[in-house]
Amino acid sequence: LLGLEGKPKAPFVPRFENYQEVYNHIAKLLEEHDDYDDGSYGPVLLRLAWHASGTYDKETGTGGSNGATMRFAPEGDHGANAGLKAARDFLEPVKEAFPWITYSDLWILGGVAAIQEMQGPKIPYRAGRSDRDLSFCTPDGRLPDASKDHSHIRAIFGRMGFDDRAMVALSGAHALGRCHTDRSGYSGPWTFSPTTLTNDYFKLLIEEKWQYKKWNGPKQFEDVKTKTLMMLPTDMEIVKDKSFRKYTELYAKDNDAFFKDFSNAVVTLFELGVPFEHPEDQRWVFKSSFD
Ligand code: ZEM
Repeated sequence: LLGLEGKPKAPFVPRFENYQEVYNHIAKLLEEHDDYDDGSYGPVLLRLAWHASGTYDKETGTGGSNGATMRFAPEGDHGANAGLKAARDFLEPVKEAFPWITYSDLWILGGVAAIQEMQGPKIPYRAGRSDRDLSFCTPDGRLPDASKDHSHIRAIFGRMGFDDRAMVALSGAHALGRCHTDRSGYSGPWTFSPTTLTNDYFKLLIEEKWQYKKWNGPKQFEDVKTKTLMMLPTDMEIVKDKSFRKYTELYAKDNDAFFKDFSNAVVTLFELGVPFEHPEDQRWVFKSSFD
């Protein structure tokens, strides 16, 4: 590349400040587009980052957030990814404003911004993902199936390398957002504050009584008291299974413990399978819009 006066132009190497600008842009769009769902694109942005990452297989090193292969039909059309076009479309103007960022780094930065802007813990971030072509799409079936039990949860998250404690911590993301009948077939939110990250998901699992919802949709649970909240069959495993329950009780009592473990597990999740140049002790912590 030649710059002014024909001198070779140094290639643009984005730094922390540049990624903070992207973060700020996402935060601004989140605030402006408060007409979506329960008032925020935050939950669906987090779900995009999670589904981009959660395809990782530690045995083969395939899948994970490197590649952004959900852009392509085979993976974008997987049943588990229904509805995530809303999140990808939301981020498209950000990609246009900052063309130097890869889709794979952008989708994960979207997840980080979503968590922090919904008052969750800081999620330290590393850039360095590259976009790959459709030959890197993962096979269908790598993401969890909500109708299954604890052995399925352990098989899916074990394949990514997580232990019981991290599995329960990650499940706390269901404090956020809702199920949509036209996406997963399930219906309703898990908590009364689906756009703020809290430990309410764990509190509700422990404190409320849950019963099968009577409807002609897939098997799901509703709270006996108000019949407005929902739990998936996999969510109920987090209180039923003895080893999982220990951590559910801990997080229901201790929001700081939840935030700490959630942040650590999400950082790991978002980095699965990514060949970073930057070492782990050089992660960036973005300022939130309210810091
Ligand atoms: Zn979810 N999730 N998830 N999840 N998830 C949904 C929605 C959201 C499971 C699952 O089947 C579903 C994790 C783990 C697991 C979020 C984040 C994370 C929905 C509803 C289903 C069915 C989709 C719809 O209809 O729109 C299962 C079985 C899981 C593990 C056993 C982990 C881990 C997450 C992040 C760390 C979020 C934020 C949502 C809400 C999306 C929205 O649009 O509101």
